[in-house]
Amino acid sequence: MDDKPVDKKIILEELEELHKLDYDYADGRILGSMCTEAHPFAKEVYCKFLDTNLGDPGLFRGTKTIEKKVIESIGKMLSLDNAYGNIVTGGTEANLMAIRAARNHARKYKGITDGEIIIPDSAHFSFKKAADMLNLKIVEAKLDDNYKIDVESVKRAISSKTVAIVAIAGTTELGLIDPIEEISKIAFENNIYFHVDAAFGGFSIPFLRESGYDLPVFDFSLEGVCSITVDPHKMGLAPIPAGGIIFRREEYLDVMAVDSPYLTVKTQSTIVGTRLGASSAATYAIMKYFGKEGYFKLIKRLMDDTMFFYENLKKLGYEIVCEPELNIVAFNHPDMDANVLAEKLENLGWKVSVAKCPVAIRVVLMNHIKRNHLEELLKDLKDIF
Ligand code: 0PR
Repeated sequence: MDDKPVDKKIILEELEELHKLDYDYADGRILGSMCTEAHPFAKEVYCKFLDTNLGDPGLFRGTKTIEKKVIESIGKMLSLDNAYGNIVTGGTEANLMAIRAARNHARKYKGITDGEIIIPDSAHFSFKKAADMLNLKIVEAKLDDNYKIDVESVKRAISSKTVAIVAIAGTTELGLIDPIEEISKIAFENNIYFHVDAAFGGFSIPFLRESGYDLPVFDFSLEGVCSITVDPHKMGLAPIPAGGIIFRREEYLDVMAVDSPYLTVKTQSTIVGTRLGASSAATYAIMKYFGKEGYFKLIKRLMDDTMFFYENLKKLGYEIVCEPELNIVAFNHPDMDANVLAEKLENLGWKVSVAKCPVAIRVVLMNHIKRNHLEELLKDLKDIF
């Protein structure tokens, strides 16, 4: 730290210089991100609530009411009338809370002390962090030929130690939706906690289904689903950090509660203590401002662009990993390693991401990628071919 105060102008100049090193979403060159520029209205609201702290909700009763309202609203979007949960920092924290709830529930009601969680090979790495922190063993379920969780493999993986099964609605690498209805049945019949990670798909699948897209049911209308992760800071256009964890029943929060004696509320179930109210307020604002109609318009444009990109890639001769279900396209050059192709694209100024399972270039069509960017990208891909 400097000994003496530094002039604001000098500080801002230094920060702006460094900020210039960051990629800007608006350039349309960031192809592998599930985040995007937040909506200006959400940012405006966010700034108004910067000093609120939901870690001590008795002091911020208005903002706590906003969090309750936003959880209720996300719950309804996911077919649940009485939702419990929190706006947290992102999908990682949401998944960690879900797995912690499942572990504590199984410990309390089934006496399981050395639990296991069943996750698909396609699961986000946040589950590895959760298992590590919660001292749980991961049992990986295989994927079928379509890169979705193999239902038989889940059945085989169940043991007396299983505390949770996880399936994905919008996988990180391919944007695919697991057969959640079938897994829900299995979990329900075996009395096992079932968590759906819809961090990416949660803000798009409901609107696509409602307007007739042929996508599978993934939400609380399935009786086995105990919790869902859904992230406002991905497809919800809320500012970072905003993840969502929704529980079917309050008991899942209760089994995580620890005493917080000197605060305005006497127990706390969240992982984080001092936590942002701004994320809840911004998410509430953008959900109201957009409505179902606004979110549908957004995802419809992205799906149309996804199909435009997919069709044109095929025409150029690129191999597509799978027919897109959501706004992600993964592809390969027929005779070029994906990492070599990625490097060529990087040299042309594209920020690409290479999927692992299977190895492929992966383009996530977020709001900052417009049709003209796709046309430029297709032109570069044509030249490379
Ligand atoms: N669940 C799923 C299905 C996800 O795809 C992700 C993140 C998470 C959970 C974890 O969410 P948080 O990162 O909010 O904790 N998926 C992206 C990924 O790891 C996140 C991302 C976003 C990556 C922007 C890069 C990027 O530029 O690939």
